[in-house]
Amino acid sequence: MSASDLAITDLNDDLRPLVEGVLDGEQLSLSRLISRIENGAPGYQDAVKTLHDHTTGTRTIGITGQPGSGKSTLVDKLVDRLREQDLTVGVIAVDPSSPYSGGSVLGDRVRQTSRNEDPNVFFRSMSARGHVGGLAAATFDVVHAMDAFGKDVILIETVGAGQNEVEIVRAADTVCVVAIPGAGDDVQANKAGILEIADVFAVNKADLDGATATAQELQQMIRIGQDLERSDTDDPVDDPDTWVPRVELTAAIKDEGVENLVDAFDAHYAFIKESGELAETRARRFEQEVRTHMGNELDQLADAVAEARRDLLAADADVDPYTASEELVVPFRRAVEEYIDDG
Ligand SMILES: Nc1nc2c(ncn2[C@@H]2O[C@H](COP(=O)(O)OP(=O)(O)OP(=O)(O)O)[C@@H](O)[C@H]2O)c(=O)[nH]1
Ligand SMILES: [Mg+2]
Repeated sequence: MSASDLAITDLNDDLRPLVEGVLDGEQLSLSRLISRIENGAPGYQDAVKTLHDHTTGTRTIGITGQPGSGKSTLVDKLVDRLREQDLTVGVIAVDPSSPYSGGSVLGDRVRQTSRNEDPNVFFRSMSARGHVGGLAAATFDVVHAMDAFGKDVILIETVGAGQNEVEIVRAADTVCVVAIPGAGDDVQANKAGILEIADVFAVNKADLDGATATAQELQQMIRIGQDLERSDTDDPVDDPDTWVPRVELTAAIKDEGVENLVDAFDAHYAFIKESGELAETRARRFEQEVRTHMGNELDQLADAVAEARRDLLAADADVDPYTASEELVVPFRRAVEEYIDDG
């Protein structure tokens, strides 16, 4: 498939200057373009298309964990460490409970203000509201925008509740689950889910009692999980193809342990690059995005078809709902069959 022929000069008067600004490294343009993406402004998809040629596949790190575990505090300290390495950083805080967007959440406004002096850090919070194409799609459009802007690393913070958020965080290259001391029971409760998505655990609030015990519990669960997976192989222990999730103790509020966490992220990233898993993750994310966009477009087509055949949608129509649906789908089916035959 060929790349989009769309040029930046083809964009509408609202979006063209924003895309140009983003490519020139103007933060305000980035901020405004993200608002257009969030609000589903006319033509925003075209804007995202034109960014594609300017993206490099920026590294993404997902930070998730229960409410109040210290994710935002940790992200703040992670940004400091990454800045020390001279990396430019984008932060997306996905806040499903908030009706506000664009950094209007109190904590984020404070954070943004305190970072104003550093043009190499860009914070953005996104609420779950709106998003014509869905929250996950909007989040990845924002990742593309930050990538094209030139960010080296993008941190994505989510509370990790709900399908939407799991979908978002799973699509990151590295997933960090933030646990807290005494969270053993909670962790046990959704052990499978957490073990499955975490590449690195941060046991945060390690200044509180019980952090070491929680870390040990997690280590044990990881070992058990790996043993189960390996039970059918001969020489399981040193399997170089398997990443063993790392567990790091952090006290974000005291800025302790954050370096080790960055080190764990780097080790994971190096591992997945080497093993080919990174390419797989990226392919999966790409497919997920394409399917989401396809689904949205098909929904619109379905609306149009249904609208044209209102007669089939009435409760007093002669047909049952299955039959009505089958009739409405006929044009799609025909088109898909032709498409596949041509392919
Ligand atoms: N004792 C202690 N408290 C911490 C630590 N890190 C964060 N906190 C506190 O925990 C509370 C929640 O911190 P946040 O960073 O907002 O947590 P969060 O996970 O982002 O919260 P949500 O986004 O609401 O889910 C705040 O009062 C922090 O000061 C830590 O290392 N030790
Ligand atoms: Mg937070």
